Amino acid sequence: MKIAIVCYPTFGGSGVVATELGLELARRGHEVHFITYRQPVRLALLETNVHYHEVNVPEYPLFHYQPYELALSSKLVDMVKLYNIEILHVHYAIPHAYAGYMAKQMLKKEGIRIPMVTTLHGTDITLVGNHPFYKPAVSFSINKSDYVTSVSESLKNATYELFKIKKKIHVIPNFIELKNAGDLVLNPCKRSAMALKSERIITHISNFRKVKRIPDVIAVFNLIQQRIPAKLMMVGDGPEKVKAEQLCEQLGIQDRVIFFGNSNEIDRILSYTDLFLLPSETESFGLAALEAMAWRVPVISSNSGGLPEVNFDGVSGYLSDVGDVQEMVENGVRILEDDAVLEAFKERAFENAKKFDISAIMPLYERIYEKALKKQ
Ligand code: GMT
Repeated sequence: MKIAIVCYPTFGGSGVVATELGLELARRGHEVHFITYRQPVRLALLETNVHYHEVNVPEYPLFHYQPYELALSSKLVDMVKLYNIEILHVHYAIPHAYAGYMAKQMLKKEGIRIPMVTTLHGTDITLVGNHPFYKPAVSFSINKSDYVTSVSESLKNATYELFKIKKKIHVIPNFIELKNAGDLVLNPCKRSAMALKSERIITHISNFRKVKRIPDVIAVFNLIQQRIPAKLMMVGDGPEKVKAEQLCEQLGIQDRVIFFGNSNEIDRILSYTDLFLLPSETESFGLAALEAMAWRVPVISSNSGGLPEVNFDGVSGYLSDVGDVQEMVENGVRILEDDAVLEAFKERAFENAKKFDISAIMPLYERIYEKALKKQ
């Protein structure tokens, strides 16, 4: 099949999922066209069957806001015609589903029918899309999609609750490529750059937005490290990062915390990690938690959104109510204080991650594409 993937090219979960999906589809012989404003960060090299088409938005002083949706829908029309693309798969409803629908309409006028699959990732529904300024357009474009998928049951239910959606929503969870886990050559020198042998390594990875509850990450770590020698790896960048650095200074733990910023070394960091923290306010899935588990890392998370579908209480880690720092600390200490307990949690976290192996999830997307093509 010839598939266009529209996504955000950034470090955010939706962009990562879209990119990994496209790369795997290409490996499986499909022709994949990424259409976005920058080369996706996880698309380091263009591989066989992978194409990238940049959407350019010319700056014009008359416009207070440059019209990205317009440029995107025009680009979609041009690329569909040029490469005979058969399916549009848009990730994140805003504004991709809206632009995709416009492209479909323009193509229809020229006698070209192309199905659109929309994947909902979370913040497009629970945070941004739900805003009254966007809601009618988001509802409209979801209803106009030929197939709609969501990354968890929880997100599916939230979508039905928050919007007037007539479409069936198919749940296709996020996935992980396990075959790479273990491929890295583990080098003790690299670990020693992060922590002493006697210290546990605790990690948090996110885009440092409010929804991630960064102060909780630091509070949990601070209380754990008072009982168990540990270091905290903070990976990612975003609006809460400076405040987080200040908080570490106030607590006097700045020498125990490393801020990496956006890093391409996530696999290496996770491979040395003993515990992953994700105390988010909400999380439609929590891809970062799954990536941690694939590296045999147990997870302490909140129990909101789709997290209970990924992290299992007492099995792959522990879940607590949002903001329950004290319980998260107790659970973290329980996992970290005993080597045998930690090893058992690591093993179960990895077993859990296996359920989300890319090879199990990919056919679910292919089936949706096949059905969408037949419906045309
Ligand atoms: O919150 C993020 O990390 C970014 C955000 C995005 O839109 O890219 O992630 C969302 O999509 C991911 C991939 O499906 C999910 O794993 C994240 O849970 C989800 N974030 C939220 O729901 C807050």
